[in-house]
Amino acid sequence: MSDLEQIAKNLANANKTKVRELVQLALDQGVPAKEILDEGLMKGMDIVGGMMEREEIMIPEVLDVARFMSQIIDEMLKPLLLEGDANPYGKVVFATVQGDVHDIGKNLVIMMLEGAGFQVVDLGIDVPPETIVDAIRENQPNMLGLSALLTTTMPMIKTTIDEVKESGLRDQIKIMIGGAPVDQQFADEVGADGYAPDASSATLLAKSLAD
Ligand code: B1M
Repeated sequence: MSDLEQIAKNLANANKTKVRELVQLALDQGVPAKEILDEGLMKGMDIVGGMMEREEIMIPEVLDVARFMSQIIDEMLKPLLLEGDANPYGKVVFATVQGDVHDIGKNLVIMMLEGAGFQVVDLGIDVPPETIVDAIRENQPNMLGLSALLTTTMPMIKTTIDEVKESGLRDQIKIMIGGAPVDQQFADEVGADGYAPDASSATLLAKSLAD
């Protein structure tokens, strides 16, 4: 088993000390932070997702692993993931849609956007469309980012976009969406300006939308 697979397996088993050791080892060996994230930590969360589905793991345990993963990203990978590009690209209002409490992916995308020079107003999780519209009015961003991790909350992306349209603010902003169940076809269907599958492509997309 490769070192990155070991990270995935140990994360899924909540062997925190081992995960720290393995991430440090990989960094010392020059493995790029993005590879550690994608092939180690994210793969570990996929294993956890499967365990959740089969009810082999309880929600508090999933939450514990999720928090630990955020901590590792923050403490060990963040500086290396950031591009250090300080160009001011503009302001993004960002939220996980109403009914959805998943935020690790959202936080990762925000971290990369901030690193690339965007100013981000993070509205958090489970955010109702009205709150998002109010935040656009108040902050006057040039972009809105919406994240959804559940098939049941994907429709809330459309509801939110519709509410933004009804408020008359749609023309002022570009809208990008993402999250595991979301794809380009869905983005086209709901009238978003773009979709990105992961945090680094989200940054590239945001830059292209900001141009
Ligand atoms: Co949840 N959960 N969860 N969960 N959870 C999933 C999503 C699931 C796939 C697990 C499974 O069953 N296999 C499943 C969804 C099934 C479906 O709808 N198809 C699921 C379920 C069912 C549930 C509950 C319903 C479980 C229950 O209560 N019975 C419940 C729902 C709660 C709710 O939201 N109302 C629930 C709860 C939770 C926890 C609270 C325990 C916890 C979340 C903790 C937290 O986020 N603070 C949790 C977790 C951790 C997961 C898994 C295991 C991991 C998610 C994650 O953080 N991934 C997940 C399984 C999985 O994804 N493998 C699962 C890592 C993260 C970095 O990736 O979020 O995909 P991701 O973000 C990526 C991209 O998607 C993209 O970039 C990110 C970085 O590369 N991206 C964007 C994200 N947003 C973007 C926005 C953009 C662009 C790109 O532009 C705006």
